[in-house]
Amino acid sequence: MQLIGERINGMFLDVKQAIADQDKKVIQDLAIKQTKAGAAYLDVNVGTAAADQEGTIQWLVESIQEVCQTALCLDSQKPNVIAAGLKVLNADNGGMLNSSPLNKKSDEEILDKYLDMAAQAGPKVNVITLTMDKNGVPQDIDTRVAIAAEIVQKAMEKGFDTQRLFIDPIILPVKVPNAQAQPGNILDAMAQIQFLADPPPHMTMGLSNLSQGTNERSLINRVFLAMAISRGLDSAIVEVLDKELMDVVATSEMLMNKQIYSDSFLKVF
Ligand code: THG
Repeated sequence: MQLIGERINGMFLDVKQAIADQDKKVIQDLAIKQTKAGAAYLDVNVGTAAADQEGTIQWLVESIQEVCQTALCLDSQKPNVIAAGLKVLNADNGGMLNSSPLNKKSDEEILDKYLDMAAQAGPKVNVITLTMDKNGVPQDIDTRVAIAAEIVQKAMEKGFDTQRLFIDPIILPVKVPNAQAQPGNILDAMAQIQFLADPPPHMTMGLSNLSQGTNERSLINRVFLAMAISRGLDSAIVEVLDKELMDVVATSEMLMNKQIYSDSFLKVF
């Protein structure tokens, strides 16, 4: 399971404040803590507050790289912000470009841009692609799978290794009215997406979206995480500092025969 630590995101007040104050220490502490907790990647998202998104992502990337060599997951829907982050990213540590839909009304070629930037950055830079297109986020199983198939096909046509693709079926808050069927739909879509390539494409998701606005955030996140791992989820953007959530990852991997059972499997993980 390749975990992406979610905390360096301007959506969190401490990060937003650190960006406003240019206070590196807060960002660097989060980088080190998440790495120690088991993050293979650190998500880097400037949020909406910073006026200069390109300069801010560069400041975040450079601040983090001063204290650790963890791979970074550049998180922006804007190709120019990703490109700015890539300019300062140490791609030898690995990386992820997060994220592009299949296409957009305002930018039909957006996925090509992300795949081209990753290809140019080197073999260790992967891409998260959303099962979303110019019509928005699908609410049914079949459209999600169809978009995922088009994503895989596009990668193959461009000669972009499908093992460098992380397909994200987009989990949204379960609390939103009429959205309660979606977690189940996403599980069913994932069960099919696994068969779009051999070996299967990687799958990831921004797990914490699911529980936004609820009173049982960690519980909702960890139950769904276990379910999703059973359908082939092999990466997730999560709160790696949540110990109970990390125990669910370890236990799910052990039960799926991805980690060997021992009496100390939690400790080993
Ligand atoms: N897919 C991909 N990337 C993503 C997402 C996704 N990146 C961003 C997001 N979704 C994943 N990261 C988060 C980070 C924080 C929260 C949710 C998802 C979150 N934050 C608190 C909140 O809104 O309640 C912030 C408040 C606070 O605690 O300070 O829930 O889906 N590819």
